[in-house]
Amino acid sequence: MKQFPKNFLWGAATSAYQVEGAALMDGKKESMQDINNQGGQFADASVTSDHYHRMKEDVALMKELGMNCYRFSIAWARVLPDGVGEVNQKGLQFYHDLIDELLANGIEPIPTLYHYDMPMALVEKYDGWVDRQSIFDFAEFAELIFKEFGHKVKKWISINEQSIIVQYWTKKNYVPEKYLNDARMRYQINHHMHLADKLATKLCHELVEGGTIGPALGYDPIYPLTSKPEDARAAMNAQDLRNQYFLDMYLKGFYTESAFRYLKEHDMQPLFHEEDEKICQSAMSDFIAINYYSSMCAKAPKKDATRQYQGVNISGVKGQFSGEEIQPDFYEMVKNPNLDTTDWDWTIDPTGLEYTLRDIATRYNVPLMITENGMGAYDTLEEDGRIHDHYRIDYLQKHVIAMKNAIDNGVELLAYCPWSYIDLLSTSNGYKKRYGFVYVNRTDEDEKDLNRYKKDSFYWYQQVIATNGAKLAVDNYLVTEH
Ligand code: BGP
Repeated sequence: MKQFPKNFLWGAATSAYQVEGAALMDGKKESMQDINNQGGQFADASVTSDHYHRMKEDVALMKELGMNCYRFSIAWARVLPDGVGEVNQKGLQFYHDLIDELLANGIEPIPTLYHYDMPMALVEKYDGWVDRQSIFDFAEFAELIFKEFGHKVKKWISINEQSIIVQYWTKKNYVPEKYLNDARMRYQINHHMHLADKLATKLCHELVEGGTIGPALGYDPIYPLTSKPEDARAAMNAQDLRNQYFLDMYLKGFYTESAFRYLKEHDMQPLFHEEDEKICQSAMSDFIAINYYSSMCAKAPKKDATRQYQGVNISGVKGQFSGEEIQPDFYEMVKNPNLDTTDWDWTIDPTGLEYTLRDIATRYNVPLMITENGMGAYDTLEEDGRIHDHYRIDYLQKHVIAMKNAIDNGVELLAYCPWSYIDLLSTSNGYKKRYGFVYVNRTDEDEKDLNRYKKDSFYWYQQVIATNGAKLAVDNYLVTEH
């Protein structure tokens, strides 16, 4: 395999509430995720992987792994505990320390401004993203961050996975009870996030010299289930409402016509304030960051189908899945019968990554980056301190090849940040489902000693980075010597 471009960034990703812990420490107040504990069936966000206290040890391991970039998120409620107003200096200091430590170790920081974690103070004040004021309060937060860190950080991610928030809005967002069955509110919240993204993008361009910014979009490419024309059309409809709708707003400043028309006909379209069109056109993303895990299929829905949103597998037993999205008269999502899945029913489709990158690059001609990609799995810590995660190596290896194919076909790909650098709290599955290159010794029920162990995938990725993607094979020594 030939090498990747010379300046290619090899990294890994995390997010604040999933890895930091210290949820109510040093002035931080609650965020939406601190209270989103899935009814207590998994660990809560109070300790998670204790990165807040082990930051230096974690960065040292990143350096050993060879990472030259790191995607993480800044917790809004750590720096502005009430969402606006008084700044928590200790919170800012934590991110200064982290960024300085990364830079000192030759690792480019790529922070995300928003990863599902709005301060609860704003939920209590005005129901969070439901209210238009959230747009301007987010801009206040973004301005503070750009002024504080803009001289050290040049690549920024604005908002994580708006498309996934629309699908799983009670898991990725705190929804006041009165809106739980309000289908329009999903798209209204998303509209407010788009406006917030626009204001942050503009501020980044104004305040950060040489700064670039883009959103991280949760993205499943959609294939027609069969070659029947009505299934192909359903796949196009799904592509428009689930993917294009977001990309068009980020890169062109308007919503995809077919998707918006569908929402309007079903009384779900976001309502525009008179200044919104202007804000939508006021700034465009410099790149798109893609969070890619799997692909989906769509078919024409039955005539009497009723609306349903995407379900989730909580048990980790294949097949215990609570159903796919249905949009009546538009599409019905289905799993691809040709693909294997993880234990949590996520289809595994490396070719889908090449398809996604080539498709977006051709349509929009912008640089791309991968800010999440990985395999959630049960891992076992052996008595000798080893973790033999060959399934993860296999998954990642195939996705790296897919990226290279996309690059060879003309895609400008800047970075690869698999999910996740270290084991962390999965929003929907706790610590049972692990993604990291680094194992954290804890379970949902027992915090244990939180010690770090390098998995076999750590050594594999180390070799990939050292050879700039030229050596992807799983050498025997990886699973025996270390
Ligand atoms: C993305 C999120 C991440 C992470 C990942 C894995 O949607 O941006 O925060 O959670 O998916 O998902 P899960 O933890 O549900 O397996």
